[in-house]
Amino acid sequence: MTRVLILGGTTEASALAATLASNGIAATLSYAGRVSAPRSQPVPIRIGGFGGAAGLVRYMVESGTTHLVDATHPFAATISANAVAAAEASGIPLIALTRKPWQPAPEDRWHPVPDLAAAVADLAGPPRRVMLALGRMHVEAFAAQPQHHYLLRFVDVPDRPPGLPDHHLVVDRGPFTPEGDRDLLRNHRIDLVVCKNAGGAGASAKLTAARELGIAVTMIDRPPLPPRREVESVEAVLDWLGHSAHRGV
Ligand code: 3Y8
Ligand code: NAP
Repeated sequence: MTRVLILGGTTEASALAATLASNGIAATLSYAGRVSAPRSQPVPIRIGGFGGAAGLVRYMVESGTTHLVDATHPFAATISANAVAAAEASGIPLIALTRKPWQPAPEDRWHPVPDLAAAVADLAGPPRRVMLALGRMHVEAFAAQPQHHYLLRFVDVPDRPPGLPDHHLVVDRGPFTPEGDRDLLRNHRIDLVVCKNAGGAGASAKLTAARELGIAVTMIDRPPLPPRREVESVEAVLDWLGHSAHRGV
């Protein structure tokens, strides 16, 4: 009996959950509990950390999990490393459902940086109007460059105001649209967008809008992840499940 644990929090994870549910394959979708009301799902969900790789092993053994799918965000490096370790320790097969990094089009004005610290350092200089499309978890780092006006976009209303002296906060959850992001960038007279190279469709609207408006983008490269089997489509995960399930793994 196939029983899938999906490590979720992305558009792809939700698409996989919907497909497994419609195929009658038992699955549970797991959220870290980063936001107040994660999206409802057509499969049972669980919310909260497992307690490291060992906790993940314990959860999978106790729940009778037969397959682990890491469909977390490319920047969720800790859980992805834990998934590789837990799969090795338990012998439960693992596949990652991920998305290719975005590549700039010829007309894009992207400036790639290796990590968040480099994105902060890159903002040294005269005041600008900057959209930080990074969510809530990394905003405080930009207090090192207080001279700018920051447009912030969070999923939830924060329990205390962000520590940036000059900011405007928008509370909204994606997926976003190019029209909506174009209006947002134009109405706030943004001249720089800072974002992670998340890939996928759920966060790309701001890049389309920036391209149309000729706005520069600081693109933060992904953190390194341990080697694991990776696919980029729900169909490929189904094949993998079908194949393994066929062998009774
Ligand atoms: C809790 C679960 C779905 C999944 C939807 C995707 C798309 C919309 C775009 C911008 C960029 C950002 C952020 C973003 C997007 C999808 C996807 C995606 C980026 C939810 C969700 C959870 C989270 C966590 C949240 C982080 C934050 C990151 C906001 C659900 C809505 C910036 C990533 O307030 C916080 O603490 C938010 C934290 C981790 C990154 C950060 O460092 O702050 N996602 N986002 C997951 C959990 O608890 O396990 O409610 O649906 C999911 C989605 N957010 O099923 O439709 O596939 O990625 N999420 C980034 O890409 O840089 C927003 O504003 O343009
Ligand atoms: P992270 O830094 O890789 O993980 C930190 C810890 O959070 C993990 O060690 C684990 O705790 C717990 N955790 C993370 N994802 C989990 C999940 N899906 N289910 C159960 N526990 C989880 O992760 P993160 O960057 O904070 O991301 C948290 C969630 O937000 C993930 O679902 C991710 O897909 C989503 N998300 C993140 C980003 C981003 O920019 N990082 C963007 C979009 C969506 P334990 O060690 O206790 O098990």
